[in-house]
Amino acid sequence: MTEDLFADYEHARRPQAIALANGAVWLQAFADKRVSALLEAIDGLLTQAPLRQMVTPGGYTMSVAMTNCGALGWVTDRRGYRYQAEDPVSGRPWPAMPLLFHELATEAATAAGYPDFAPDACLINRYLPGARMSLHQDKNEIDLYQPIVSVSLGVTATFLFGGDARGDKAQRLRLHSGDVVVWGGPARLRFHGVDTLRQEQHPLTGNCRFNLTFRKAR
Ligand SMILES: O=C(O)CCC(=O)C(=O)O
Ligand SMILES: [Mn+2]
Repeated sequence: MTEDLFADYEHARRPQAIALANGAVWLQAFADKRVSALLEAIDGLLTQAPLRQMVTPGGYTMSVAMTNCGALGWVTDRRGYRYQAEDPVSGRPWPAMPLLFHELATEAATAAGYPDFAPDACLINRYLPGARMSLHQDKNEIDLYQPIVSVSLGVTATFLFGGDARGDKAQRLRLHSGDVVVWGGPARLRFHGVDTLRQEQHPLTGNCRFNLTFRKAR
């Protein structure tokens, strides 16, 4: 009985904003009430634009499976990293960005000090146990003041938030389902990545973590 009460207490997380750097904020529990609706919307999007493991220009197959929604989608292949309006797998436009996604992204950006954020791209990342994303900068977008808004869903992951140089020491953040991280302005080119996902279970996603990354690409 005591254990059950404690479990419920743990699930009722309190939203909290933690500054990571000038221009970057970790909005803990910001999306908690929307997690199931977001996951349901993802299910629908994946039937239109299935997940795929893309290849980097260097020929490395990414461990994270990806797809997109919105006017533009981020892709990589042997020709390079870029945004494009069509899904290269189907040749069709990416599915539209659901209103729920757009609202969450703009609300989180506003809370982080970016009230003019108007995302035109949402990259959907799926991590299974063992998947990781090495330290990188997001720099394929035109306006490098507008923020990246990153939403975590499902299994908890260790996010690495580094400095402006690859070798700078990174903060290690345990991102829970419903957490949002926003970085823009002076923090926009911070190196960041995700440590290897552990074998864990989440009640709504099993052993999997989803991440939605909203960008203003053009
Ligand atoms: O999965 C994450 O938390 C980060 C994803 C990311 O950095 C990206 O998609 O560029
Ligand atoms: Mn990134």
